[in-house]
Amino acid sequence: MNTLLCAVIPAIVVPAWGAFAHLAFDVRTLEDSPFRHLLQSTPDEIPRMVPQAILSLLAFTALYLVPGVAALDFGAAQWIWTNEISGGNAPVGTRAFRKDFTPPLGKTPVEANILIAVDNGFTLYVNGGEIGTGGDWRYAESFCVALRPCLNVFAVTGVNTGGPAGVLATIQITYDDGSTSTVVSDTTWRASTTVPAGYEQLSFDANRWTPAIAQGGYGVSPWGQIAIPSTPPVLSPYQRQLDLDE
Ligand SMILES: [Ca+2]
Repeated sequence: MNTLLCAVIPAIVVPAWGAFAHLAFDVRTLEDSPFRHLLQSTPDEIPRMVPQAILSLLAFTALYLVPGVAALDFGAAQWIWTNEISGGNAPVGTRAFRKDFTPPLGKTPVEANILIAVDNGFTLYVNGGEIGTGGDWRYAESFCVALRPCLNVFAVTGVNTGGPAGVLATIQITYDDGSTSTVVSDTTWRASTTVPAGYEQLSFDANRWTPAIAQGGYGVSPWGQIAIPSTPPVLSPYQRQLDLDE
């Protein structure tokens, strides 16, 4: 019996504490969380707040124990490239891709979680700052970036070393009211067969570029399934500098 308890109790307590700790350190994004009230309550209020907090803890623990509930995925993303694809292959070389994102009226972007994989490699920029790189399309990279309140520019320099080429991306935008929307790689992105200097900057006008070509959705041959990182998104050096400047 004691052995059973030793196995069961940690199995319940550890993820529950993980969910609580996550909430405790993220309460500014959970304005109505009972944990926020519990954390801010006076000692005489705690007995009254604890049952409500326990119920929320159980609910959030259940959420975190269901695989994939909160994770980003490539489900709606398309493999895109320039219009140079022929017979499933693209020329060897470097190409540029851009997505200019303007939020819906009344919405203010705060941050983006980005999931990206590129055949064969990439450099990712947001609003002109280099966010990160990748060199193996079989393994996605993920990044967390603060956004501007209005126009935001996502730019990808893609490198093909031979054969097929493609950019696959999912970008989850979080707004200041806590709501989210998702941007994916598709034919609304612009593509260029050259990589003009400064193309990743907000001031650059990519409207004359041609729309990217979609080669199929996530899972399509020859790429199939992509390994998605289980670790939290990488905070880029560019982002760290932004944080230091604030
Ligand atoms: Ca390739």
